[in-house]
Amino acid sequence: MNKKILSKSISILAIALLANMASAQETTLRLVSAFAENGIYVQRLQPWINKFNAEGKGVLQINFLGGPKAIPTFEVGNAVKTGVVDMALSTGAFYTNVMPEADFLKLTQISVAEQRKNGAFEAINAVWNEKGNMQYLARMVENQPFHIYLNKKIDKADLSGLKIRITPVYRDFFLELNANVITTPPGEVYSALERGVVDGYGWPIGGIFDLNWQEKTKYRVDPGFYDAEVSLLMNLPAFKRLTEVQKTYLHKQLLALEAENTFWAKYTTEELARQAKVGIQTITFDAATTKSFKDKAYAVGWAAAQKQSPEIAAKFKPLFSK
Ligand code: 173
Repeated sequence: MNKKILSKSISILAIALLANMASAQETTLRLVSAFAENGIYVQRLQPWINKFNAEGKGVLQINFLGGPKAIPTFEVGNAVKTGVVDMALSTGAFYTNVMPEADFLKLTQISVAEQRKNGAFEAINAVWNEKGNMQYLARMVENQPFHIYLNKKIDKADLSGLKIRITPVYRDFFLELNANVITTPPGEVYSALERGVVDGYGWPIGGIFDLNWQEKTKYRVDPGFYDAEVSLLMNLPAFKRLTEVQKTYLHKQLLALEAENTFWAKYTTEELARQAKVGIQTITFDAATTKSFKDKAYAVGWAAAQKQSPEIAAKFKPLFSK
């Protein structure tokens, strides 16, 4: 073999080797949850992770590091932004410290499938990429309105004299209803109720049994308002590092996760029955008050969004509304 042919075959070999390495590259993404490990959201995520890892051998894997014990609830957003972790399960209210706009996601009134179709996901990602250094991957919870849960009875839509546990989700609306508000992560709700630090709390229709709050809950106020948003987020540089093959695989699995969202309507029915069974009473209003209560929630929510970020609120509102 002459020198020329030898060097040529070496370079062909090198290229083949590199190509092979690229196709055989497996990446493991580190994921944390801002919600408790024994709660419904992580319970639903776990089988998805198992399937993701089983089908993603040689392509992409997820290493679930744990819940708030791994990273405290309100610090998860910054961990994604800075790349301390690659992925997280969280909700906008938990990372308003990264970008206040995160909490706007509670205001969606259309399905996740529609949000994919009408450009809402692109609009969200334009903001999330720029302000949060993160990619908004998939929303795994919908059809879960928030409610006010109380230990003291009210006979009108007024929380005067009551101390209510909140997150940013409820702040402006509950203040409008004259509540005294205290922000805590979910992990501190039980002890706040037990010690009488609060008379009630905001939470979606489902999940109050996960941390035993039913033991300390006497009433639920109907109707609900907004829609609980729980989503997978990813550090933007980590997302950009993925190969096309990995991105395609991830996207396929994210759509499969969202396709399971039909679960939530059934879950609501079950949770309503379960709450009634343990004696949680409902506080309801007449039809006109019910409507104005809900309307007020959205009016207050959008007004706060517009005040916070006029341009982004104006972009999101038509994409989020019916
Ligand atoms: O902690 C909360 O009450 C909260 O903001 C929230 C958001 C989404 C789902 C569940 C709870």
